[in-house]
This record gives sequence, structure tokens and C-alpha cells, in this order.
Amino acid sequence: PRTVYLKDYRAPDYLVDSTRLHFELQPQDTLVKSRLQIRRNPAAESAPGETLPPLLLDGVDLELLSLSIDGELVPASRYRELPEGLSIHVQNPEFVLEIHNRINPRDNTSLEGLYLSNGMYCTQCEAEGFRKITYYPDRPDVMSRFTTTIVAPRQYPVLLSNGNQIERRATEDGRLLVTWEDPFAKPAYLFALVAGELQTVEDSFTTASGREVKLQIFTEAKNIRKCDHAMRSLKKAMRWDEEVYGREYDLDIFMVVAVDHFNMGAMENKGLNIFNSACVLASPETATDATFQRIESIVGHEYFHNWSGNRVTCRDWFQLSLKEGFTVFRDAEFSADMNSRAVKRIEDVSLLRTAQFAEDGGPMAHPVRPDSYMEISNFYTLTVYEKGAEVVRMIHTLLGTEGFRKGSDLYFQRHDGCAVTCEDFVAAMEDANGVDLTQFRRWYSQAGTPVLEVSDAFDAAHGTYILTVRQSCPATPGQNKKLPFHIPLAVGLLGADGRDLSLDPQGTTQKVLQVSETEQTFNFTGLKEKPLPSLLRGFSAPVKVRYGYSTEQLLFLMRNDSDEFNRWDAGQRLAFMALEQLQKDYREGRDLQLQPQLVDAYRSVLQNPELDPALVAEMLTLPSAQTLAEQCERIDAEAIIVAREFARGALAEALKGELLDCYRRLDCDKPYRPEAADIAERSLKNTCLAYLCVTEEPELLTLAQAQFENAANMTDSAAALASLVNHAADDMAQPALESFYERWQQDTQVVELWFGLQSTSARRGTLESVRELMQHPAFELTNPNKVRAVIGGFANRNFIQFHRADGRGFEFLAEQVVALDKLNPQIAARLVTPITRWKKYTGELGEKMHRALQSVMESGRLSRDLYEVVSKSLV
Ligand code: BAL
Ligand code: ZN
Repeated sequence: PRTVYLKDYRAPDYLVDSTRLHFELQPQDTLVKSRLQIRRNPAAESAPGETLPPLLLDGVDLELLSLSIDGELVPASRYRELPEGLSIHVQNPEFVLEIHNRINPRDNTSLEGLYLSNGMYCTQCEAEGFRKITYYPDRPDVMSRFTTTIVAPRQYPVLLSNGNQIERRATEDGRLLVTWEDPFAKPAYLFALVAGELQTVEDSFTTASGREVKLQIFTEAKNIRKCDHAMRSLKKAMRWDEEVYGREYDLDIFMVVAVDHFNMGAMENKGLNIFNSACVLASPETATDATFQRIESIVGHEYFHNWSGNRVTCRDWFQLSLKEGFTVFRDAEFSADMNSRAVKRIEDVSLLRTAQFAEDGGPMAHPVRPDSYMEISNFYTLTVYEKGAEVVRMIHTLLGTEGFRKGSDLYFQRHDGCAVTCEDFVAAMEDANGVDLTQFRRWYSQAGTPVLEVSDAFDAAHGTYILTVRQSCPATPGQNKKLPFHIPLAVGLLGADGRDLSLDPQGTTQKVLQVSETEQTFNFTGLKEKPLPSLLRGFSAPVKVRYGYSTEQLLFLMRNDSDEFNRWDAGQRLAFMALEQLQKDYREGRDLQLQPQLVDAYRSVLQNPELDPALVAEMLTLPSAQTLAEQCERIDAEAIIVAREFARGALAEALKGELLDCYRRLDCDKPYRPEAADIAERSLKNTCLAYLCVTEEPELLTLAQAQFENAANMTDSAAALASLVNHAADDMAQPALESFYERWQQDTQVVELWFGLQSTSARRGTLESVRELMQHPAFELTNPNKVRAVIGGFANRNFIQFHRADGRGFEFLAEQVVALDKLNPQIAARLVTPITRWKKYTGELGEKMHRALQSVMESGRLSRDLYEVVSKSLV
């Protein structure tokens, strides 16, 4: 496959002023007519006087029926069919192009373009799905005003597209015809169409300037009671964007549709967001707290895209982080404002450290703004999204809240209605604040996770504390040498009493150090004693910090740091040190023993009434096996598993009494509310339950059984069932699993959860159960949520069983990836990730992983998506 390079970007030769689409829906035979008003782009880069270049249109899996220009059929001699499009000879700088083509939504299992999901038509066009609907210049810098007519049989009473509905009537042959007009010019990737027999929940929102906006959530009738939380979240998000960014909604109607078959979480199509059902539908009985919070954040995310993505969009797909990094930052701040800020930060940083750092250190490492790709779908990554959000957060940290707002105001004002670049975003931030972010831009162009080596000294004679910071960044594919980054390093200094020391006469207790050189020193004066540094507070930059903290110092930070994130982080560092020692002892054949200080530290956390219970739950959770693996130079999966299981068991045993007290204290019958304070209590209660069940003591397992039987909400029910599945004998776990399925078999989202509980079970035999689950009547290889629950759960969230020593876990994954690639290349390419990291594994396991990956390559013709990931990972 061809590689596309950022350096080759050229402005489009032609623009499309208006796009009229006409759909006649049929499952295997949908007729698409498009009428495009086209003109030569005055900004196109061609020599003056040059004859008009051909018009290049993208098109994939289309049957061309006819092509006409200004009402005249175009003869075959004037156009050429390309492997993925058309090249049309052009005679005038302005013309009307009409295309008729046919598509087959029923057989479209790629879930890009127009497809059928449980009898409902829907679309997914980002990034390059519109070309599977009709021939079009399918690139984000071609923005057009769309008018869409949908004609469908009567069994599809709901016919939706972007903008405002301007016509609805019966056709002469008794079908239904609806026309939508979107007044905002947009790229084709934001086009959407939905047709189905759907019900709706309605509400309204009055914008800051007093305009009334109709809000609608569409779903199948059986899910209609699962829309309230999404609607509440939407209204909160609309208000928040007005208050924090000054952004109002711009159309009179905002629609959300839930779809069962969906590759992503959701999609921000203008005025018509389409959501994966799993990311929008929830009720207390069927959804966990985590799902409630995920819905709030994704509803916010898609809504925020209306400005950061739709009103101001990307010039080309290399700029994806322009809208995604910024919008993830926006949704993270929204969630932090709605819930516990520290816990939200901990969750986000845990994901970044585990999965994004692994990506940045793996074969697919790329900068936040990649400079080449074979298949853009492969670049909807944690780097573009999550690290991109960290880059925006660093700008926020450097400029402060007011400065950042001035920058975002200028950005939206300057570029409204335009397709722009990451450079334009940074320039707006600079211009609004009179600062120079030249060096900071390297965050967009250099891949890899920077490492900060920090050391310190105290000059007692002068009362000066000196911090020395050295930065480096490992080589990544195509980038051997890195230039120093501009890193905001937030620090505080703790005195012997555990309080923050003043860092200047104004009494400032935290400073953001501007690290910009390979090696740099920072002096703090007027100190009486050597302080203890609290480094990278709030995780002020996506870097790894190395500082030689002793166990005592980490315990001190855990107890005293005024930065809650760093309190948690100190605990993580302490646990990491203890787990590293256990791994070493295991490898060297010594008896395992858990550091008593770690046990004491966890006990104090558990018994500290001043801490937010959600934070306590996070602080009691050991770093995941995946996080431990990411931090190793070479991964010894067996040692990691043994060490972590041992530590969990030892903690459970040592803290049994305290865990039980805490569990009993929190185990009360409160009506369910998805509010931060209640979520926090459930989180801590279920963390305690999970530890108690690790002991596998019958009385403690009975607690889980009782909670499972009596739970009035899914959070408690699923947590109890997870503990039973992981720790109880079959005669206790199996009946629970069966009764759960019996009760919830009609509920797609709960069945997905049920699949996930089994595929992530740490018990021996899970691989065999996973194979059986794939034969279950509720499993479909064509449904990404089911694939993610069963195959993804096993490969990504079951470190123990996936890494079984015989390598069967890897073989299984390779087999499924090959099968999936024929149906849905995007999902196949994403699912293969765990075995692309083979180089980091030691011994035979690494070899087995490599062989599994090789077998994918040798299985036959791969999609462009899968080929890119596999070929780059085999190098
Ligand atoms: N734009 C793709 C889905 C999302 O990030 O919102
Ligand atoms: Zn997004």
C-alpha cells in the first residue's frame, strides 16, 4: 500500500460549494444521486495559464451508474476509473457534476460508509468513509453545504441527516421522503444519515443568548428508558461549554442516535451525533458507575466537537490531534468539574502511562502530529487523543486559565468555518498571549516519552536548594535523535512537618519550572532545611520522572503531599518498588515477602477518614500488570504475574480486618444515584470486596454472593460477580453467571458486560471459555462491541491468561485477527496490538508472540489497515 506524507500536502484543485444528496434506501441496492456545484480553487497550487487539472474523486466499493456535467452525460473517454476513485477531465472552471451510483449497505461489515445495524441504516464517515457512499473529494479541507433527501419504505419512519428538516412527505409510490438542509459548510466526514424505526426522548436547552434548542435522543423502543443520563449529560455539557469557553450551540436542533454496531465510541456529525449504544445507554439496573461516567464524558466530548472539530476543522488528517487532543482536554476538564478532579486525573494518567507510553515505546510510535501513514484509521490512537490532550493541557499550564481562554477565543474567532492545522492552534495561543512557543512545538513533531532524571542538593550555608533536571527521549521509528522539549514541571517542596514550603516572599507553594534544556538547574533560596521535592504535580507533562526517592520519603509524600495526584503517585512508586523486588526474588528463587511498610501504608490510607473514598480506592489499587510491563526494559510476564498476585494476596491477608470493617461500613441500602460522592463510596466498597475475595475464604466469598444476590444496581452486581468469577470455585461462580445471563439476556449492553467478566477471568481455562463464548448465540464477529468484550477483553485486559506460557493465547488472537480482517479491517488492525509488542518480551514467550504475528502476515492478503500495523511491527 501507498504511504501518504504530510510534506506532500497540496490544497485541493477544486472546491465544492454545495452538495445535494438523494438516497433511495434498499438493503442491498441503495441508489445514491449526488449533485455537486464545483469550482476551481483559487488557492490551488498550479502554474498560471495551466490547463485545468483533472478532478480527482475518491470512491470505494461503489457501482457507478452515470456521470454528467452541466446536464450532459460524460462520455467514457473523459473519465477514468481509478482503483479507489475517478479522474474526470474538466473543461470549465465552474460546473455542476451529477453522479448516480449504487451501494450495498447490508453487506457492508466494515461499518464505514452506509451500513445496516439491526435493521437500521446508519453512517460512519470519519475519516474516509464518505467515499464508500459516493464519489467525492473526501478530504477535510473541502467544505460544502449539504442538502440531503432520504426516500425509504414506510417501515423507516425516522429519517435523519444533518441540519434542519425542511421537507417531509409521502412519495407517489407510498414511500416516505424527508429532506434536511445543513446551513454550515462542512467536510464530508461530518455527514450523517440514519433511517429506522426509532423512538425518541425529547428535551430542550436555552442557550446563553436565549435561543431554544430542541434536543432529541433516538433509540430502539426497548432502550427508551436508558436515555435520561445521556440527556442530562448533554445539557450539562452545553452549559459548561458556554461558561468555560464561551461557546454556544448553533443549530435549532441537536440529535443523538444510539447504534449497536459501531467501530468507535461515538461520532460528532454536525447536529446528528451517532453513538455506539454502549456509550450512551444506561440505567442504574443495567449500567455500572464507570459506564455512567464514560457516557457523561463521551456525550460531552462529541458535543464539544461542535466547535473544536466542526466549526473549526482539520486541514488534513495529519492534523487529527488539532480536534481530538483539544476535545479530549475539554472533556477531561468537564468531567473533572462534574466529579472528583483528582480521581479523574488519576484515571487518565493511568491510561496514558499504561497504554500510551507503551504505544510511544512500540513499533507504531508516532508523533502527536504524524508525518506519514498508510491507513489513517490506524492513527486514531492514544498518542493523537490522550497525549494530544496532555500537550494542550501543558499549554493551559504554561498560559494559565485566563491566558488559555484568550488563546482559545482567538483560535475560534480567527478560524471559524475553516480547515486548519495544529500550527494555527499554537499560533493563536502565542498571539493572544504574546509568548513564544517555538520550542514547545516539538511536542507535535517528536514521538517518544521523555525521561526526566532529577537530582538535588542542599547548600546549608546559603539556604539554597538546587534541583538538577536532565531530559532525554528514547529513539522511535524514523526518529533517532530528539531535540530537547519545553516541559512545564510543576513542583512543590515539603518541609519536615509535611507542609508545603513558601517558594517566594508572596508565599507561593508551587512553581512551574520551565525545563527546556538537556540539563538545567533550578535554585530555591531562603530555606532552613533540605526539603523533600514533590515533582510533576498533577502530572504536569507526559513524561517519566526518575528521582531516587527512598521508601520513607515516599511514605511521607503519601501522607502529606498537598497535591492529591502526587499522594497517589507516591503510593504507586512505592508499590512499584515492592513489586520489582518481588519479581527479582522470584527470578532468583528466594521466598517472597511483601515489604511491611507497604502494608502499613495501605492500612493508613484505608483508615484515613479525611480522604475521598474514591481516592482511597485508587490508592489501594496496585499498579496493573500492564503498567508494570510498560515500565520494564524487557517484560518477564511470569515474574510480573507472580509478584502482583503474591502482593495482592499478602495485602488482603494482612488487612482483612480493616477491609472488612470498611466494606461493612459502606455496604448500605441507598437508592442509586450516579453522583460523585456515591460513586466514590461504591468504588471503595467494591475495592474492599475484591481484596477480601482474593483470600478465597468461604465466608468472605459469601459476602460477594450475598451482594450479587441483593444488589439493586449494576455497579454492585457486576463487582460481586467479577469477584466470584475470579476467586470462587465453579459451583459458586457458574450458577451466578448463569442466573445473571438468564436475567439480562435481552439487554445487549449487559450481555456485553457478561462476556467481558468471563474473558477477563484470571482463572485457568479462560482461553477455552473464550472459544466457547464465541459460539454463544449472543456473540457476533460482525459486532465490534462483542469482539471487544470477548476477544479484546482476553487479549488486552487479561494479562495472566493471555500470556500463558504455551503461547496459545497469542495463537488465538492471531487467528481471530485474520478472520476479522475480512469483515472489519479497522477492528482487526486495532485488535492485533498486544502481539505487536513481541520485542519487549523475554525468552520463549517473545518468540511465540513473534511467531503469532508472523502467522498473520503469512495468512494471505491483508487489508491496508492490518498490513500497516503488522508490517511495521515485524521490522
Ligand atoms: N471523531 C471520531 C470520534 C471522536 O473522537 O469523537
Ligand atoms: Zn473526538
